[in-house]
Amino acid sequence: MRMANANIERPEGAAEDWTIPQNWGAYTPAEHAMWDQLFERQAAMLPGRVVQEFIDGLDMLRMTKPGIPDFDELSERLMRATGWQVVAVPGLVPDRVFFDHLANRRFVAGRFIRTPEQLDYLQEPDIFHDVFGHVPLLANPIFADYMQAYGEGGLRADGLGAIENLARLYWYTVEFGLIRQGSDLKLYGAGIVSSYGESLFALDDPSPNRLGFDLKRLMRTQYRIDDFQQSYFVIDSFEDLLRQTIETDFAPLYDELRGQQALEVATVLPQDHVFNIGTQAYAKTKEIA
Ligand code: HBI
Ligand code: FE
Repeated sequence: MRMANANIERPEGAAEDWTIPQNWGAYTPAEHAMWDQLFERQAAMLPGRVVQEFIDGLDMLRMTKPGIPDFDELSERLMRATGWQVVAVPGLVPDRVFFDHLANRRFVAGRFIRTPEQLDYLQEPDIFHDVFGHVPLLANPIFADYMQAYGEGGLRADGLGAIENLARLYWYTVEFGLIRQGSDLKLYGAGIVSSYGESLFALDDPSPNRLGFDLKRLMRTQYRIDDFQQSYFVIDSFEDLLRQTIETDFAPLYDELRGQQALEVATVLPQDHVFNIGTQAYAKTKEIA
């Protein structure tokens, strides 16, 4: 995840494609313990809240065993399930590099883990966000295809000057998406499921809007990078998300969007499918503070 990264430089020691060795043997006992602490907290809370495919992915990839996962082992299992791999990078990578990895079914992950002081909030995605949050769903064939399609779409969007629009799709699906299962809403976005606070907030709190997924609408909608989202978008199924992404011709959409103003984070439109209109009480409290 995360935004603006046009001018970052490739660090010494990183390959042409920005990858670095994970160097799994170098993790300290304290770092493994940090992973276990974060894992246990999420594992205790997520059942019943997260989409079943996420739990299935954790099991299938044997991510339930203690300690920071070894990317080679993870990639071997993932490769068998869906043809994906996990590769280490030093941090944020340029958009084109990011998209190119996804288009080739490689997920780039940070290899560092947060410190105890950063338990609940950190700016850059660490290994817990990237691996616990993103990797389980890559074991699902439909979601795996969606991520590849996103990477391919990103490369095209770059050529059309429309990365900002497409990045919003990623944000409101891959990072902060909700999904309908029967009459319930469940979590699937990596930014939510890797966060204790947002896993509760996104589903239970009356503050945020919960609105039906609408591709064009969502690519017009700004997002927050500094706090819980003020609107979440609900997909019907991973099949539907993949189908819409593959079947849509994005170029004319981008043309249309160029003439329109972006929507504020908490906007509700008359044509939105509303699951609930949020009170925005949480965001209002923060404004005063
Ligand atoms: N780099 N390591 C890393 N992880 C990301 O999630 C990421 C990135 N670079 C660009 C990026 N995400 C986004 O800006 C794109 O989705 C647009
Ligand atoms: Fe992310």
